[in-house]
Amino acid sequence: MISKFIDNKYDMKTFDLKISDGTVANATETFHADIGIKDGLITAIGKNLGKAKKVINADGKLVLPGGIEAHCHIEQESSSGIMTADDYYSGSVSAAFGGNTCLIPFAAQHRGQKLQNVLDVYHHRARPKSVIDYSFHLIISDPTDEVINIELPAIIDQGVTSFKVYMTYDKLIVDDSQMLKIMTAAKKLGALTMVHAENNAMINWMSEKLLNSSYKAPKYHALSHPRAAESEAINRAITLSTFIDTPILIVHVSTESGARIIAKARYDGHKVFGETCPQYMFLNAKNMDLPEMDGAQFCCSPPLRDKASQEEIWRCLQNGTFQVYSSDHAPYRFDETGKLHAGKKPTFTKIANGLPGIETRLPLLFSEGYLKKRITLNHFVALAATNVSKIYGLDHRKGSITEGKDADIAIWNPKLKKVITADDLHDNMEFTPYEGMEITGWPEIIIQRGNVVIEDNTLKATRGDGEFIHRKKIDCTGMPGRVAPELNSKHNFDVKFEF
Ligand code: DUC
Ligand code: ZN
Ligand code: ZN
Repeated sequence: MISKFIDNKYDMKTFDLKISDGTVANATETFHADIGIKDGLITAIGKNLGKAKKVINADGKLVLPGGIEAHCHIEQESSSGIMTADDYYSGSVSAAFGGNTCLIPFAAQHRGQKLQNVLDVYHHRARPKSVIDYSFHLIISDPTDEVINIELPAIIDQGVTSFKVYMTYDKLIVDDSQMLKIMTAAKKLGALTMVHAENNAMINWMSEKLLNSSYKAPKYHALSHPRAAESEAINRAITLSTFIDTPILIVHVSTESGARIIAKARYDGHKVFGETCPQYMFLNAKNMDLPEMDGAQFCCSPPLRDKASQEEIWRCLQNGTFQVYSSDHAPYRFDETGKLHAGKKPTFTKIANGLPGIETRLPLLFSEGYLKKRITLNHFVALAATNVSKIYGLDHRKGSITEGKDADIAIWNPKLKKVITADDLHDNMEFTPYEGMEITGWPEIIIQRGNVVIEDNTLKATRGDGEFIHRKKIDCTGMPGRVAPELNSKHNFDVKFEF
């Protein structure tokens, strides 16, 4: 690899920062090199680069692109009005300690709200507090004509080029006709639709049956969200999106049956992406079988499944069915501000859904995925940053160690062992579902646009150092898709549809 670099080419330059002697890995290559950084950008990669104002010796370390956390809930009110425990300060600090240099949390529209107001609120929350760069995905819960035809185009012009819709939750759910409307707008505007795919009626039906038989404890949450509820909804969402021929990303997939539908659609060339999360690989429903309300700490939707599912989800990550691996950090404390907002002993239907995990996402995958040889180092980088940068329109700035890109870098110590414990994490939570797990390999130095964010286990960045990143429109070149015959004027009596 190194032969592509010219020795001494940079002798006359002084870099702001040089990272010397590390093993650099991108999604497609691993090589030994120094990295020169100037004005926040990677300006040189090679040997004998010359002088720098500051030098970090990365001998024995891995020099990787900073992680991009593409699914997290930060300073966000849920549809029941509960605020997440992390604001943009604690959430971004915790993300940085976990090896990330960029976040894409949600800006959530609740019914009746104007999209611009929603986005302004989230800018206001993030700008003064985030220590790392960020963008937003919108959540659309009220797709009126005004929202879709007038408000949404303006939001996309502001660099927010993805949005999430829910097929469940009474206050968020969109029906099939609303999904078609939203997806049509996404196609026209160059945006990506993310879908929380679970069949609402099946969940309600199961929940009612369980509650009527007095099965109320947290662990029954897992049963109340059947696997088939996920696969039915994934199938429906993909059927709608491929009919329109617009890109879709199914978030937080927990079942093999759902993953297979995604894999089939991708095999067929459709613009379909899949995401899974650490909780479906490292935890299972047995974790919820705890005394009293303790199992509430493990309630998330879709729920934890069983041991066999964990292995299946791992396989789907390994074989590329999932291109995105996100924490789905949804931090609700185990008290009346979060999990137990509906009282001390709520039924499983009233427990706030979500797990914390923004700081543990990458160390878990590094240790149990890369070091245990389930994935390569390059695949780790792809899942940590590169895939997300491409899918979500960030690759003009981020996602790889390449000359000209932002100097967003995480230096990992592949030998450092630590036991995960909530006390050591930097989020605003008092528990972690991964308590007690021993992990090998942790990020030690985090650099954002050439500035040190974390060094010596100490935060060096200050509130507001993070910047909003304007994302590009979504590019699905290479995923041909297919125009449904009924929408193709060659086959439909020359009917023309305007998208
Ligand atoms: N969906 C999410 O994406 N996160 C937390 C809970 C949920 O239902
Ligand atoms: Zn969701
Ligand atoms: Zn989520």
